[in-house]
Amino acid sequence: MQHVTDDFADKIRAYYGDPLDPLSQQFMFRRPPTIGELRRPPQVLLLGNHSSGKSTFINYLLGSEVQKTGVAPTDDSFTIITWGADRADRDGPAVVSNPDLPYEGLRHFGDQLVSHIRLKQRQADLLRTVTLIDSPGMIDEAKAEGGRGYDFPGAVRWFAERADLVIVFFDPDKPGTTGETLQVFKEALSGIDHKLLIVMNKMDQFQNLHDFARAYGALCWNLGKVTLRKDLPLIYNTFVPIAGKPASKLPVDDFDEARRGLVEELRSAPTRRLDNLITQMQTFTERLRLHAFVIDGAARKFRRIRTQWRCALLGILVAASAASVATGMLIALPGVLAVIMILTLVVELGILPRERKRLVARFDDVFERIYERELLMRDRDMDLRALWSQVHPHAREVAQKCGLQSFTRLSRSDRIKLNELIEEEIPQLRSELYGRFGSAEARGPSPQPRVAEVRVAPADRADVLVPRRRAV
Ligand SMILES: Nc1nc2c(ncn2[C@@H]2O[C@H](COP(=O)(O)OP(=O)(O)OP(=O)(O)O)[C@@H](O)[C@H]2O)c(=O)[nH]1
Ligand SMILES: [Mg+2]
Repeated sequence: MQHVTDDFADKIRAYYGDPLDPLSQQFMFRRPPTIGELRRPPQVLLLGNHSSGKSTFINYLLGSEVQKTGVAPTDDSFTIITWGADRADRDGPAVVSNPDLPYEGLRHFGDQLVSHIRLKQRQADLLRTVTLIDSPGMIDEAKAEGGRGYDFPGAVRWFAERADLVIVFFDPDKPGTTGETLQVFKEALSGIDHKLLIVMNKMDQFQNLHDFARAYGALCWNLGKVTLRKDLPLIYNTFVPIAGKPASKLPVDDFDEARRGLVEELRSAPTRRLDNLITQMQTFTERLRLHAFVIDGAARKFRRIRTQWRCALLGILVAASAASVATGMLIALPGVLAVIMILTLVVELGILPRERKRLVARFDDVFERIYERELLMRDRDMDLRALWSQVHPHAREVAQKCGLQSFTRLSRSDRIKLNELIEEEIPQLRSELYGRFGSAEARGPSPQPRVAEVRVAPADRADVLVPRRRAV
């Protein structure tokens, strides 16, 4: 099993090595995942209101008191709990500056976040295959950035994008998605529904069915407002058995079953990880292709315009010189040359920079032109436009800052490589993965939509078309 997993991870790494990383650099797209990120162990992120039972659930999974628990807000840190032969605890600065760990990217969020990161190495068996990340409990009132001192939704998104499973806990006291939870759902969890599990915890606290129905209804109602899905996600109604707590007044068999299902999902994280890595590469490639095609399209147009102007200037120079020689008015030649020099300066310093700016401002037109056929197809046009809306701010920014003339031409073979990767090789890699592990295992056992089927929220709809006609 391990060597198959390594085999897939190697293949994915090889695609980033060539062609994705060089093309990404050529078009200043974005940094591909680092080796550390690609090699990272499967990760599960636990989110939820404060006191919803995240840390208690972690302790239950690991069979020991790794995390502190309590009714008041207990955790204000992201705690990475990972396997280690020796028990060790590390602080944020040591975690984010260790190149062997995949957390260097967190440095961008500033010292305040870094000081709220911990890493705990423990010997629990489950940690051999999965790393758990406990998070600060979310509070009712969304605090502005100054409240926590760092961009909390941004940090959650960072962890969530790299997690293979994100579990969001609610409890009977706070089944609503208000304040910070609402903010996190909107800003940090959109587009990752395929790996999101919702848990209604502490079911043993309900006194009767009526209370349960009210809390469950409130949760569904609130989730409906923040998730962009048409259907409601599956909700795991469960609790963690705690010695000394009063027994549940409701029958617990179903709640126990849901807990087993949840643990099962957690154990499938290693195979999910490969699926997620493939999805991550697919999204990266599709965005890179759109980014590169549009910049290259505009750069080609610019080069054509520049060549036309330069040819025109050369033509004038040749014609004027020939006329001076033919008419014997050689004395006029320096004057002609001076005029052409002025014209050249006007073109190079005035007209061409203006053209460059105009082309960048009209990236939408370039996009429409390149994909004009695909945009006529119903359904597909929405996907393509959604993808473009995510790609174009960065494409425009790099084109403005670097200038269209600075991008080397996208070669025909690179176009073919990108198209083949998206159309053939990535789907092939995914079906190979399902073939090796069995689709049920690779995609997890629950009835929720999975990675391959859903790249859900419009913000992340990446299953895009190929600009076949102009692609090669
Ligand atoms: N009855 C019952 N109590 C629970 C359950 N899970 C957790 N608790 C209790 O709820 C309280 C809060 O649990 P924690 O695990 O600390 O919650 P948390 O989500 O980590 O809270 P923060 O760290 O503040 O975000 C503790 O007193 C736990 O004993 C449960 O399933 N049933
Ligand atoms: Mg906690």
